[in-house]
Amino acid sequence: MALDWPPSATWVILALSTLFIGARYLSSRKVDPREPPVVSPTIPFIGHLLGMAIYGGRYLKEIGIQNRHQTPIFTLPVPNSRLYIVTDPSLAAAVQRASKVLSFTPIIPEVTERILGLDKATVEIARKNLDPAPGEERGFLADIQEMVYTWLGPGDYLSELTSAAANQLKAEVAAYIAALRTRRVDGGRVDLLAWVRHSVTVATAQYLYGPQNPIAENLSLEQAFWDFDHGLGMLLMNIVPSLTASKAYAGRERLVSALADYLEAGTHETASKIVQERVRLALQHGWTLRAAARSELSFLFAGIVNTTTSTFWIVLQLFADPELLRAVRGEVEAVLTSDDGAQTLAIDDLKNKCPVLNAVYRECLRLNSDNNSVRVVKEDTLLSDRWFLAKGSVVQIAGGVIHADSAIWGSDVDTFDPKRFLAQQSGEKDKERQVHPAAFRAFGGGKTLCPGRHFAMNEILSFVALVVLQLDITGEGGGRIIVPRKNDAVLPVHILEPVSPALVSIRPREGWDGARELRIVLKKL
Ligand code: HEM
Ligand SMILES: *[C@@H]1O[C@H](CO)[C@@H](O)[C@H](O)[C@H]1NC(C)=O
Ligand SMILES: *[C@@H]1O[C@H](CO)[C@@H](O)[C@H](O)[C@H]1NC(C)=O
Ligand SMILES: CC(=O)N[C@H]1CO[C@H](CO)[C@@H](O)[C@@H]1O
Repeated sequence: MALDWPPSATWVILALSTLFIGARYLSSRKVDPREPPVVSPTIPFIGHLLGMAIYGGRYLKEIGIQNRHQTPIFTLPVPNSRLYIVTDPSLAAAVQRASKVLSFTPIIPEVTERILGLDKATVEIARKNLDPAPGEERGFLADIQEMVYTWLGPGDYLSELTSAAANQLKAEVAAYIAALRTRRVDGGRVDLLAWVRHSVTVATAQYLYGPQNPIAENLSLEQAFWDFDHGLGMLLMNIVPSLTASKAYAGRERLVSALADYLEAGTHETASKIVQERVRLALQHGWTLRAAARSELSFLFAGIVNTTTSTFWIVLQLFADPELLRAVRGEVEAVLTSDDGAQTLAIDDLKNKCPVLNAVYRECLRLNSDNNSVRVVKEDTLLSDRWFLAKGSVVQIAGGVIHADSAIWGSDVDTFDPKRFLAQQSGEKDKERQVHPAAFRAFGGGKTLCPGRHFAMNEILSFVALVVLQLDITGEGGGRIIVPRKNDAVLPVHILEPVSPALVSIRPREGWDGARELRIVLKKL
């Protein structure tokens, strides 16, 4: 049969649709019959990658929500690999237990190389002995993780650092109140997130890196830090970052250079002990001081970003609901003790005797953390004796999907309702409210459980308590606070920010006796 040339439109359409169907078939094929159900992309092969690039975290989350009740895990085919998405807490727990074959550590050098801009020699050091067996030589990452987990675990050092952080935040709030009273700042129209950001950034730089930290030396580095943070997604993609993520890139390089000068001048001798130990370990493993500056930027980042955004949501939700505010103020005032003219707030009491405050904390984390826990499949694996996972692919536990599952949290899952955590705390045997321990994913789980979680809770509860005691916050011009939606169209690298600024008015709290000293202490941990 002779074909006309050029071919007719019918032929072109036929050929293209054959190709398309063939490609769809290929991309929906399982590599093993036991592989989790495949969700194939509308556009063969690259569809899922395009979707994630265009819609950010919301893309995966929506696919997860559509499929979660059919199967606890499904497969997304991507070019040359597979992505397995886990949407069920008990399967998430199984992933966490299988940490030998499903491991986060192989990703760390790759991610840090891109985000922090590490040079090749340093990345080589970082890649060594990532997951050492007992008795095997330990690489830099293994050493530093063990140290950070130990030092930030319950114990004397955690108390020391908590106390330093709480007092630094206290000083920030006090300075702000003084500025309000002398009208050096106008509290009439404040972007609440920007205000919390500033307080947490300055305080964290201070308690981690000491009074001569780079941000204290040059406040314009605070903006550099947030420029870096807001371009992380683009830095991660790593396509000529100096152009595609120019602000983030410039911010990072300014911070790194300031931190490097700080280290080279030996200023870290006045830093917190944990920072000194981190720098010591880096040098011991052959890092240069200038490379260590990049690793310190990641620690500063971990200390600042999630604390900031969590505190923002908690403060906003509390002041948006007069009833809730009254309850939490009542709890905090009930644990406040008075003696010799001073008032004392014990952080232990904030954790143990303020159930509503604790419930608000957890509910804000649940609602606003959409980030996934990521693991690389090191060997072909049969998860829970049932699901085949191919070597070289990636497993993600879909935190955002699990946090938005009405089967877990109830039909009001999208609404802010701290009461769902109160029922749990009181041990109430309400069946609907019994939640699987792996369903709360804000701090990750298994081997990548956040080492800073105890510290973060101490710090955030302290900051919130200092604010509710000493400040009145209303909507702009004294009206009610409107809580904006979270912006979930980004690649979630931390607790989500709001879609639009929350503008508020801040005043010193009426009836609060600012003349008496307010102490914040820790009894024991
Ligand atoms: C509300 C506040 C916080 C939340 C929700 C949070 C959450 C997390 C999560 C989910 C991870 C695991 C990352 C992953 O699996 O990819 C992580 C890691 C980490 N967090 Fe936090 N975090 C918070 C505050 C802090 C604070 C205040 C510090 C330190 C002062 C900190 C230090 C770290 C460090 C060092 C890691 C990396 C651990 C590793 O090397 O594997 N975090 N955090
Ligand atoms: C802070 O850094 C900026 C940008 O590098 C510089 O222009 C400025 O002079 C510095 N300020 C101080 C007080 O050192
Ligand atoms: C911040 O919190 C998110 C959401 O819980 C988490 O996935 C992310 O890893 C955290 N980042 C850091 C630096 O702690
Ligand atoms: C898929 C995803 O959201 N992963 C991110 C979660 O957070 C970590 C650390 O902040 C990032 O490295 C991941 O890419």
